[in-house]
Amino acid sequence: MEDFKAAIYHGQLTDALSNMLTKPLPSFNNTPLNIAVAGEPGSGKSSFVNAMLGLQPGDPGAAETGIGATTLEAKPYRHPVLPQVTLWDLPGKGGSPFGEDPFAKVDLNRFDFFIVVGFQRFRTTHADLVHEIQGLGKRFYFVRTKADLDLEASKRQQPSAYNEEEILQHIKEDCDRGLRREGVADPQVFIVSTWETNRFDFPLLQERLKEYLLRLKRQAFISNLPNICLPVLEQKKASMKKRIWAKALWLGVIAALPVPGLSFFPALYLCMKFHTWCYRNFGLDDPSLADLAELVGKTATALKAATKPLTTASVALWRLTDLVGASVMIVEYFHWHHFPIIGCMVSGGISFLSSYFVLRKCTSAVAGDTHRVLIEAVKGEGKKSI
Ligand SMILES: Nc1nc2c(ncn2[C@@H]2O[C@H](COP(=O)(O)OP(=O)(O)OP(=O)(O)O)[C@@H](O)[C@H]2O)c(=O)[nH]1
Ligand SMILES: [Mg+2]
Repeated sequence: MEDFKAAIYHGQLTDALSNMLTKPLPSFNNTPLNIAVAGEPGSGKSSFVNAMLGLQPGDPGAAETGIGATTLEAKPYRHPVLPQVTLWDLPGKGGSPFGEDPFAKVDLNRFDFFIVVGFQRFRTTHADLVHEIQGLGKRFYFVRTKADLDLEASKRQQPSAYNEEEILQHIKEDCDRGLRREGVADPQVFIVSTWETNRFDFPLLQERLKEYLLRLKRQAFISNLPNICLPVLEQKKASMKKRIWAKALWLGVIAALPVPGLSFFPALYLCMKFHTWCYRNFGLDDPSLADLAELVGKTATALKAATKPLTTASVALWRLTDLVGASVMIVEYFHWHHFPIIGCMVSGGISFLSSYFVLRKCTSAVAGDTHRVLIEAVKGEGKKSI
């Protein structure tokens, strides 16, 4: 991790990520994995969490279940067998029609993987949730609960035509179709009944989680890397303070020369040059981005789209404050007919302050861009392997 942070600090994004991406799977064994169980209210999320923990409703440590809205905030449950795995029981998406939606308060970004729980047919609530998860670049399994109820209803309706396999297949196809319609290329659908954990796809789901655990942890680890970079980027920004002071002071001195408006173009030029230097220094120049794009199998254009570079026009707008000092000088020259002492002081002071502000803004913008580029670079990394 120290090597990774050092490489980020020195603007070597490709080296930093390449080290992490080539780590062997077992090295992710101790990575914590937070799995969120989400879905519409009453779909059986808490019952599913209990089933995963091997608990019955009402057992000590079991999630609360019931017909009314029972889960009103995200609650963590440590998996009894899978190491470092926490299941999060979330409130139902859509909430109660009478009050606030407690689901809206949950920060989905803090979870590494999702189990979307749905019952009955595939609906817009499922589609919305899937979009939200995909928008975060995260992966999910779709769990269709209460299969026992579907079978029972079918048996009652048409006992002579009852065919369990056909009904389950029909349910699976409905979920599969719904997910593909929402742009999920390879939907992972599991049909379960939380009351009968040895039937349907429940055992397969547990097996799958166990089998892909390390890959899930690797993906969680990799997608968390941009957040690990945040303090490093802050440190890098802080290390530039001296350079910014020196440049701002230099621009202040130029502005204090008794020629109105002399500093405007040199200042604009130096600010934009500093901006380009920052991009290179943070590892966001074109050749570095091309290398990074190649490493993560994306286009440099896609990575570049995550950046928000400052434009010359916006920097020029900030520099318009320099005109205040120039105006005072002009008044002193042509109205008061003397050497512009006050104008020089005002012009130098304002130029120093505005330069300091613009240069600080440059470093913040480029640090923010680096974070966004890293998020884009690791987005979806490892998707195909889960
Ligand atoms: N028949 C059947 N009933 C289930 C199943 N799973 C859950 N239930 C019932 O469905 C109701 C709601 O279950 P919960 O687990 O509380 O649902 P939830 O999604 O956590 O509900 P909220 O937290 O309120 O959003 C309860 O009465 C459960 O007993 C299942 O697989 N089969
Ligand atoms: Mg619940």
